[in-house]
Amino acid sequence: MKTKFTDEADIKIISGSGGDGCVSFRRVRFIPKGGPDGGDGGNGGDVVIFAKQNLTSLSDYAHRRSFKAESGKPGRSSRQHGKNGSDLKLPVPIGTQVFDAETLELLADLNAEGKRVTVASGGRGGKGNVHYKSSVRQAPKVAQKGLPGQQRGIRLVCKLPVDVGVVGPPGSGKSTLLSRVTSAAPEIAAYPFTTQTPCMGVHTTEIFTPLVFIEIPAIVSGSTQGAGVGSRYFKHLERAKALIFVLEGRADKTPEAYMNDFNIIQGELENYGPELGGKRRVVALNKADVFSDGMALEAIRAALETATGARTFWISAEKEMGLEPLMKAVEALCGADGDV
Ligand SMILES: Nc1nc2c(ncn2[C@@H]2O[C@H](COP(=O)(O)OP(=O)(O)OP(=O)(O)O)[C@@H](O)[C@H]2O)c(=O)[nH]1
Ligand SMILES: [Mg+2]
Repeated sequence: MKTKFTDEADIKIISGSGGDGCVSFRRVRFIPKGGPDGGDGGNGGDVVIFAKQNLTSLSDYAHRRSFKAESGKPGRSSRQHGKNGSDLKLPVPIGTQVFDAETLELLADLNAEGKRVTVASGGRGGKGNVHYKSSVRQAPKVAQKGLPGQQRGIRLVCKLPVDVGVVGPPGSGKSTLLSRVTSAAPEIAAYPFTTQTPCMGVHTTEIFTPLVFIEIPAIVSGSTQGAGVGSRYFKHLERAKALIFVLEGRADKTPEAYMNDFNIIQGELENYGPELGGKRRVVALNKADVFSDGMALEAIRAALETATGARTFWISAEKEMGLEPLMKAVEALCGADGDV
């Protein structure tokens, strides 16, 4: 079964309680008043959240919402220390931000493999009565209680560490492109909003380290106001080095109509924030295979490139035409210098 894509989760976490200290007295034959020998309780386990490679979703936290670390065991006679509770270690995808659910304070940005944050410390174990002996109190009947664990609401927000965002209006061929240039096998269909949640794939090249692509659901006018699927997945573009605007080619479309498509996408990204509005991008005019007139194609491409300032390519994702120059431009945008 396909697990649901989850990029935000509110969970409750509870660290382990400390074990109680023990009240006990040495019982040895012929020594009637053996002193106190109650051991300390073990410490409760911490709750730790850590970034783990190869996780791409917070789906582990979509259904189960409460997570508790182990409590410390009580101390025992003969000064035996109770066992410490184990820490609870919760794995999340690299790129997950950890917030206090109430104050929304950012507790940690787990943006690299192995980064971790302790979100609740375990309660300390109580001291056994062996610690309470004094000159005036030879037989203390008291021991310390273990401290309770901390309970806390945590909000996890995962911004996937992607390299390339694939954006565009409904049905322009984003999923088809993804299926041809990456390992992804997204659903492809002729109806709008086929892609309802982000879809990721890895593009491998000979010279570059692999690039992670993400297709987010189609952008329409008003996405940032909730139209279509809305803009809740735009955050995954924040870490992208480059965007591909995929626009649909149609024989009856004027250059202005392509520009209009471009402006809608650009406007929504800008509404979301300047960071997305200013991302490096290339434009892929898709479905070149439906045209018979090569001259018209070049005129449209040149007009778009001049108007947008972004390198523009005709491709046919379906027929796998023109993908190489497009990918070369994308790879270059993802390179260190960004020159194309
Ligand atoms: N002729 C032609 N059709 C294409 C091409 N690329 C995609 N299509 C068709 O266009 C339709 C939409 O393709 P998708 O890849 O699902 O488009 P999308 O942009 O991911 O769509 P949403 O996820 O709904 O926004 C499908 O019927 C595809 O077969 C192409 O290069 N040429
Ligand atoms: Mg799609």
